[in-house]
Amino acid sequence: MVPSKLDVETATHWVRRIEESLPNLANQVGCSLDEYLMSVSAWSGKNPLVHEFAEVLRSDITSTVEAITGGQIELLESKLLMKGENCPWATHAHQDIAYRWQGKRQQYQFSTWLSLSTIGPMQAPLEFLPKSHLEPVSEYQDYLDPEFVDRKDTQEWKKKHQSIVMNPGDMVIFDSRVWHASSEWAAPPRRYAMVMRWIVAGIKDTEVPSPRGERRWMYDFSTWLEQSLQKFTDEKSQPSESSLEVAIGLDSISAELRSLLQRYRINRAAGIHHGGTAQRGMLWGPLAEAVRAELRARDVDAVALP
Ligand SMILES: O=C(O)CCC(=O)C(=O)O
Ligand SMILES: [Fe+2]
Repeated sequence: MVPSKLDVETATHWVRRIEESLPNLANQVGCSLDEYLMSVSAWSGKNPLVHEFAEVLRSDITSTVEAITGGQIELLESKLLMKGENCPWATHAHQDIAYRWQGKRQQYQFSTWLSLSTIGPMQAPLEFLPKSHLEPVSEYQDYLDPEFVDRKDTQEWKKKHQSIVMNPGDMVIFDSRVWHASSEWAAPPRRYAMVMRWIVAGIKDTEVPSPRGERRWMYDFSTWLEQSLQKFTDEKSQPSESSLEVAIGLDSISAELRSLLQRYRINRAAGIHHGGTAQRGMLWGPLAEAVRAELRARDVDAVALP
């Protein structure tokens, strides 16, 4: 933990700028602010404001991060995370490195996670499992897999984890191998954090197990969704229409699924326009569940993925 990496006024000012930009972001994808906040809860460096903050932080913190990691560093990517009344869900326990198996996305060795707001026990503090960076790297934690078991729910986690409460401007730096999670957001203020991924020069890639299951739910989600929706829309759709649009227009799907598909559409548009994305509980989990329920209701076998 590096306290007060940013002064409280600057952190608070950034939160204000983020919140002021939200109506504009909703406008860009053509939905209301409420609809937008039900569909998007994180933004990549493709977002101009996130890019601007990341550049300021890069010059502010590079020397600190180099002193801690003991090497020359390079910024790989940045993301702004929000948890609040529309996205209160906890983050499942995982090691970041596990999502970077050979031939997949580039590995990074450290993350800095800088809080822009006050994070007490009710604002979804980060949780770490001490010494867990010394364990062998696990297969990636696929929270969309119906069989997924969250290590956060184990007795071991409950006994051993450390919760990190933070003031605006405090920064945590953590190894990509350490197991971490966060608890559920339960009360204002909204939680905003800037996370930046750092490559340290001269460190060899870590051996990461390739996924074993036939389905990589998190990675093949949009393909699976598309194939599943085609099952609902088969006879009715014209070849030129996307199955998402057709499915949203169907009377036969549940109101719940329609609303999730509308949120998915907003989320994808936000991704294209300004790097918007969503965290686990907000969209992917409930959408996967609603599609599975619809498939079951129609007595259609779940689609086999390649
Ligand atoms: O903010 C969170 O809840 C989790 C963040 C995280 O997993 C990460 O930054 O690697
Ligand atoms: Fe993580």
